[in-house]
Amino acid sequence: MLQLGLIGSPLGHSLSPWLHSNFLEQTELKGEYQLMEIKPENFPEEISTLKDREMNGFNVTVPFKREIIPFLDSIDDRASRLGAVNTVVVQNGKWRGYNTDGDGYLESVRAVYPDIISSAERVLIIGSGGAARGIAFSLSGLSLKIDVTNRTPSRAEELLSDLPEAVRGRFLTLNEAALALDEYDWVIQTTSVGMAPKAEEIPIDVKKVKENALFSDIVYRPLETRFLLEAKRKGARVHYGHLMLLYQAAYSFALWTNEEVLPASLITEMESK
Ligand code: SKM
Repeated sequence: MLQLGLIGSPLGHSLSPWLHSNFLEQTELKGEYQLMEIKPENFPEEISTLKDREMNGFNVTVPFKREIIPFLDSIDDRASRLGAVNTVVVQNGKWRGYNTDGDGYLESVRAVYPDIISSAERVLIIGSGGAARGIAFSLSGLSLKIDVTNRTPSRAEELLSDLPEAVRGRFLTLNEAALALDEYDWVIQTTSVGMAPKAEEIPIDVKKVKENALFSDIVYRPLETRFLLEAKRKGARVHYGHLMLLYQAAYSFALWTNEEVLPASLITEMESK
């Protein structure tokens, strides 16, 4: 019986238990995926307790993706460069950390808009936090240029300088980015702006959109953020945040079980969750 789960705080909204129970069903593996909410002030003690439990693996979400790192026995290269872990694999009692968020995002775009992966030349990432970094690193194998806009320039500059030179673009203020928005083939919103209960907020004015551009938001509550709604009104194609969650979960599941699942089969049902 596989023991899987998620640590973070708060966790009430998480769709991970639903996703992983579907993956368990698809692969006919026996197991359970539990929500393990931890108060930030109790983190070190709760992690020691978790070490004593016989887990096979678990996901890590906010606010612990960085905090978990000192408690690992080893860490995958990409996760280490990123400084964030969302998946821990437990083998012989040893914890190894990975990050499946960026690859999950990329794979979810490939599943719905495969042409964007091969044709996009200019990408704008809004935000410079952990999700932005994960996505940017996963995109850095493609042949495109990544620009970054963020309220705080220093974090965006740091992200840009961590990217391979071949894909490294430039920093833009939010105003500059809004004015240049129609120069981008692919715009990726990675901040929490627009998330319920502040769904009326938008990180950047969407006045201009390039023909055939893809606008993507990693916020999934609401599914259609104001950012995506306005982009759609201006003619953009849109990619919704729940798809990243779905595909990162499939990658985590593969790390724990060596089994490939079919995430696409859950897209429609997930939209009504
Ligand atoms: O990275 C993921 C994590 O694996 C699960 C999750 C959730 O269930 O809300 C969100 C993301 O942080």
